[in-house]
Amino acid sequence: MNKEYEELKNLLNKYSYEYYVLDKPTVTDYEYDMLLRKLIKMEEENPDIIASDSPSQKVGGKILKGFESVVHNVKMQSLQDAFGADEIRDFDRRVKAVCPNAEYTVEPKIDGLSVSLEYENSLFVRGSTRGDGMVGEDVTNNLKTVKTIPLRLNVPVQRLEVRGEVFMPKKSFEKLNAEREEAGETSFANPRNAAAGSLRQLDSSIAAKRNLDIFIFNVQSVSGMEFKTHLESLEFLKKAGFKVIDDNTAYSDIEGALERIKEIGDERRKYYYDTDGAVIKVNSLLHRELLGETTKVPRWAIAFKYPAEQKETTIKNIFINVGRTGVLTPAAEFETVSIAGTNVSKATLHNLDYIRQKDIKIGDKVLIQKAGDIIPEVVKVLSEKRTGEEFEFNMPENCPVCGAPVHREEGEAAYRCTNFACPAQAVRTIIHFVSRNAMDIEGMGPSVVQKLIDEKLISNSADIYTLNKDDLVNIDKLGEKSAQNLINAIEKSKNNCLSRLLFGLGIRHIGQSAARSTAKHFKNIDNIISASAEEIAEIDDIGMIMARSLRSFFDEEQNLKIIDAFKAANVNTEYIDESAGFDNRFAGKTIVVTGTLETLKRAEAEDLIEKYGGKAAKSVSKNTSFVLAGESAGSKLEKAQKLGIKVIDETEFLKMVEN
Ligand code: 0OX
Repeated sequence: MNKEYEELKNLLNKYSYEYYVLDKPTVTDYEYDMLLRKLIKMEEENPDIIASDSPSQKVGGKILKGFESVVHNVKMQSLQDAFGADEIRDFDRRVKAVCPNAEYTVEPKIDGLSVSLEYENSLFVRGSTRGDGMVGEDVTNNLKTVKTIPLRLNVPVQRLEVRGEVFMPKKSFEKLNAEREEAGETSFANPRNAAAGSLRQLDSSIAAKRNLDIFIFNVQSVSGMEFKTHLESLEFLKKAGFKVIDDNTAYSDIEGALERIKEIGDERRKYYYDTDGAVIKVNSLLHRELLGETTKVPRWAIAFKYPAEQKETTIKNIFINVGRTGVLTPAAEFETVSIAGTNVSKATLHNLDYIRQKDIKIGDKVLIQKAGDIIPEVVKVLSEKRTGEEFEFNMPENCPVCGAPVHREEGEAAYRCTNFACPAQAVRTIIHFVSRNAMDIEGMGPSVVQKLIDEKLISNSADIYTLNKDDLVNIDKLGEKSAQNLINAIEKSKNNCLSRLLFGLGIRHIGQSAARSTAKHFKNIDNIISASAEEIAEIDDIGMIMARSLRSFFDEEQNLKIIDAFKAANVNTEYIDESAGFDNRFAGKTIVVTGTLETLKRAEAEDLIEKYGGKAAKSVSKNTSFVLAGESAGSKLEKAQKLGIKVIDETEFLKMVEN
């Protein structure tokens, strides 16, 4: 078993290396997935065999409370910047004065975050951020999820510490921001910030989804080996399994290095990662030693910084975009300028905090550039050019799309439209309303919802109950039969329990389990509407953030009108005790569900626990009766194990609830 496991694990690591580092896959994704599945099955059946370099360790899951400090064994120096060819020639003179026959290497400067990776007996044991160069933070769990960081080296080495730059590819950055905007979260200003934000996640499964990448460019220390040159050490790093920038040219004349710098400058916009410069390094490690370092930077390297193309323009206006989740995002509209090959006239200003930090006013002369060569951004205000006619921007009190009041939650940067029937939000809210875990209206998919809105047949969730068959027949080519089925499904949903309706309203912070607890406690919607936030927060598992969110939702006139419309359409607004027919087998038991279960959703399992008279709790304590754990269960499972609390899997749970 162990040998088979070892071989399978090593094979998968080889395939992953070929795919991610060499960019030359030798098997199909399907073959890889099947083998990975086999490996995971082996690990599930025999958890003791899980190796630290198993590909299953790349998905994250550990949740930390904070990051430990790491004192770097070898100082992580920063680089001196140079802003023109002459400053590079000065550098060359200083170098040649000490080492007349020094040679140089040139590499793109990756705009990411410097990290150190430590290996013991060829296994990745620790990774940390640069911090101030002396002390950084232990981000091992997050770094483990980076596909191009080998968990085991391809060469035997007792101790190795390397340095590299973690970055987020430009495409992944754009995709992430689009998703964040969609989810009503603030977007990242550039790929560097996105990479930094990802490495600072306490939950490593988030970092795992961020598609981070890394280039390794330095051996900080190594046992039992010596290199004469930088290029030789890069060759070793490549052989060991790291991703390195493939360029083995050494320049004895600084003019040759300068040509290469220019070449990188011309091509850099086409790279899939952000580069803000080129790093020139002395190739010979002996020369490096002779040159030494200042207190801050090595004397054997320098970073040439490409001037970002910046243009001056005037902000004509600041306007608001309302996203599909109701977030109001301010954007600047300025006199059109051409930067890095395209005309730009707009730049997002993210949120009000950003506008205030940069002190941006309407009428200001500003410098514009493209972050990551893609996204226009305001670099700074040219405040010396102010005339006194500029004026401050304020977030509107009402949503520019629907006129409803705008609300900013404490501790959040985003302002939101409070009207869930706002046309900007309607599509998404309604899709959520009809979804399986909410009102479960079968046959009403996203495209039907979109068409109904486009045809102005509905503009909020309650309008669904005014639809008749004729409205539906021509929508999305539904036809008679499907239209009738849909009408039946709508009719059926009127009998749902209040908890489904409450969840379906899509109130921020109110998930399925909070909706269920609230409905169970207050029994009908009117009791919820008249409850204070404090009263709502008295319910177990409902915190003040959830309570305030419910309260502010029902404080809106528009939302109350929709509730009235539900009532008028005979939609049930009462709690239905669905535990009739369920015995009390979990009476007195407090059960925590964690991780991803195979067949049940977490909320469904919690539902069953409560129907059988138990309490579904969110956190593990000594009072927990047992934990139902699925795949990727993290800190809750760990805590249960630490406290010696019984842990069961879904199969066992299903046996318990079987009649
Ligand atoms: C980069 C980069 C950063 C090694 C010793 C001083 C600086 N961002 O791409 N740093 C270094 O070198 C270190 N090289 C790079 N390519």
